[in-house]
Amino acid sequence: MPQTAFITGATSGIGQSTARLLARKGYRIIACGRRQERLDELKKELEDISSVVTLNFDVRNNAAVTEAISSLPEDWQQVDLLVNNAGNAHGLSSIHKGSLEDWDAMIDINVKGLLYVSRAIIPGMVQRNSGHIINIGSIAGREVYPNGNVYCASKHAVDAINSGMRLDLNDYNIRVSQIAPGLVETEFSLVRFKGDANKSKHVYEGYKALQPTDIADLVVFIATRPPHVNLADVLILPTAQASATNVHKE
Ligand code: NDP
Ligand code: 8X3
Repeated sequence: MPQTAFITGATSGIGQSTARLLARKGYRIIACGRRQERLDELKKELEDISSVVTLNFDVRNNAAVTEAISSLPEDWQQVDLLVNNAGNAHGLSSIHKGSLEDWDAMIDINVKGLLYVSRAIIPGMVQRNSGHIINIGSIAGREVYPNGNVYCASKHAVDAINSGMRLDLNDYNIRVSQIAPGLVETEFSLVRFKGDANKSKHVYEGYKALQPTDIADLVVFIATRPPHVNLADVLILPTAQASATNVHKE
């Protein structure tokens, strides 16, 4: 029986690449997101190589999260690998100018959404005494940079939740791993800058940013270590990046 991977934020960037790579490695995929058209396209693309189920829900809405997960067919209920990836930055403003709506979005999606999904999936892992959770944190969970305030706080929370999960699940043979990437070229900056393509493009100019496949590769590597090995916490940066704010640009 193939392993089943549950991936949030599979409609774009890191999550989409991860779904593709895990499917190629033989995992069955539960691909989640809000953009149904993209979920449909991904399912169509991957169906030749793997089995795919899509779930459309907003991670902010716990009722929608639990309803979607309990709607999974009986033989898809056992999740072996949970990739908690859905998330974004919304805005880049100083603390006295930030939008409350943006702050709510980042806390509700990046922190509470990750918790809602985890709360629905982890009990099954505990019951089976097996499973693996890979949380996508960020360098923003290790450092705070100017105007990053609430996004950085949300990723520091992911870092703490990752450690907390590992402690609490230690008796249940469940691996908990965090990947903390630096700059990855995805739709992340387009979302952060509310669709401003020029601002977004500028973030990735003058150096080679990480690509979504670089993170997906790492997810696959971490997930496929022997059962006694847990890569607990991995910081991955573009070669041109030395810290959250130091990027060597040509
Ligand atoms: P993208 O914007 O390309 O992808 C974000 C994904 O999250 C989309 O699939 C989106 O799906 C999903 N998502 C966002 N909000 C919600 C929501 N409310 N409910 C359900 N799904 C949601 O960005 P990335 O791939 O870069 O981001 C993925 C993760 O990686 C995030 O947690 C981000 O913080 C983290 N990260 C990114 C870095 C980067 O530089 N790009 C660096 C470090 C970490 P949909 O809109 O269809 O719902
Ligand atoms: C995304 C990386 O540096 O833009 O988490 O916050 S950064």
